[in-house]
Amino acid sequence: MSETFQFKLIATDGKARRGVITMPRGEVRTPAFMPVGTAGTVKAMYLDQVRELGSDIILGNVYHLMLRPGAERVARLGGLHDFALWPHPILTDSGGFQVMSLASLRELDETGVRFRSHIDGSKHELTPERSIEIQGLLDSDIQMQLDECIRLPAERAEIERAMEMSLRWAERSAKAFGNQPGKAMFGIVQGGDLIDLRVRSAERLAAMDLKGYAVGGLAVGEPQDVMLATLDETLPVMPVDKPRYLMGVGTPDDILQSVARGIDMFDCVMPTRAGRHGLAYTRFGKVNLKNARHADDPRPLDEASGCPASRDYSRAYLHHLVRSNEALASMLLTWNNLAYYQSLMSGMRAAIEAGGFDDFAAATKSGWARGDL
Ligand code: PRF
Repeated sequence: MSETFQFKLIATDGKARRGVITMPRGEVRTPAFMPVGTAGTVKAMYLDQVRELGSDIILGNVYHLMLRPGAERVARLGGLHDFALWPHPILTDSGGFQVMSLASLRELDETGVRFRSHIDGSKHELTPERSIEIQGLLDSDIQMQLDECIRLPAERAEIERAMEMSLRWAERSAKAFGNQPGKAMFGIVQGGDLIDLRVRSAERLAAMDLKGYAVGGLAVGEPQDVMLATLDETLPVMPVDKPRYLMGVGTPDDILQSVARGIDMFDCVMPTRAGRHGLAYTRFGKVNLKNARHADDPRPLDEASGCPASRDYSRAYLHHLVRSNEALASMLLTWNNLAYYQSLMSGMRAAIEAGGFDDFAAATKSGWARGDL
C-alpha cells in the first residue's frame, strides 16, 4: 500500500470521473459514498457490515468526538481506527458545521468559534489550529479545514464575509497540518449561491495547492436546481487532478446529478438517519415502511439485492418492526439503505469505466420512477 496520499483518474465519461485515492490505510474508489460515523460508530451497523457493503472510507466528526469521549482519550487508546475497529481510511469533518447546527451559545469571530456542548453545557473552543490538532489526535486520514457554512437564503455581505474568513482559516489549517505525506487536508469552497464568490473561493484555494477540495455550503436550504447550477459553475474552477468532495449530500438523485458534474466523494446522514425513521431507499424509489399498506405484504424490498436485509425479510415484517419501535427495524433498514447507496456508487463507477454513464443514469431514474408498485 502507498506511503503517500495520491489521487489518480482512471476514466472519465463526459464530466463524470472514475478515480482512486491511495493512502497508507487503503484505497478509496471514486465516486465514493462515505457512511457517516459521527461518534465513531455508523449508527445501527457493525463496521464489518459497512465494509462488506463496499465502503472504502467512513466519516467521523470532530465536534462529537471532542466532547465525548474526548480527542486526547481517543489518542491514548490508539486513535479512532483502533478504538472503533475500522482499520481503513477515515475522513473527519472539522467541527464548525456541527457547532452551528448542534451547540448552544455560539460565538464566532476571526479566532474561531466558542460554544457550549449540547450534551452537558460545558464550554469549548474550536480554532482552525485546534481542529487540525484534534483530527491529528484521532489519527484521521483526510482532515478538513475549519470553515463557516452559511445557510441559504442569505445576504451577499454575509456569504462573502464567511467565505473570505474560511479562506483565511484554510491558510491557518494548512499551516497547522504541515507536511504529512500519508495524509491529506482538504480545503472547502464556500460562497453560497453566488457564482462570483464561489469562483473566487475555488481559485484562491486552488492556489494553496492542497491535496483535495470540498464544496461546502450547499444543500443548506436552497432548491436542488440552485445547488446543481452552483456546481456547474464551480467545478470547472477546481483542480482536475485532485479529489472533489461535496459535503453533506445527499439523496440518491443529488448524488447521481453531482457525479454527472464531476464530484468524486459524498457523505450524508440520509441513508442511516432515514433507516432509523422507517424509510427504505431502493432501486424503485423510497419506501415508507410505517405505511399500513405494507402490513400484509410478503415481498422483500428488493428480491434481486445481494443484501439480506433487502432480499430476505418481508415488507410485512419490516413494517411490524418499525411500528413496534424495535432496534432491529433500524438495523435492517440502515443495512438496506447503505447497501442501496453503495450499489448505486459501484454502478456509477462501472458505468463511467464502460463509457455508459448517461444510460446508467437514465435507467436508474426510470427505476425510481417505476415506484414501489
Ligand atoms: N462545511 C463543513 N461540513 C459540512 C458542510 C460545510 O459547508 C456541509 C454543507 N452541506 C455539510 N457538512 N465543514
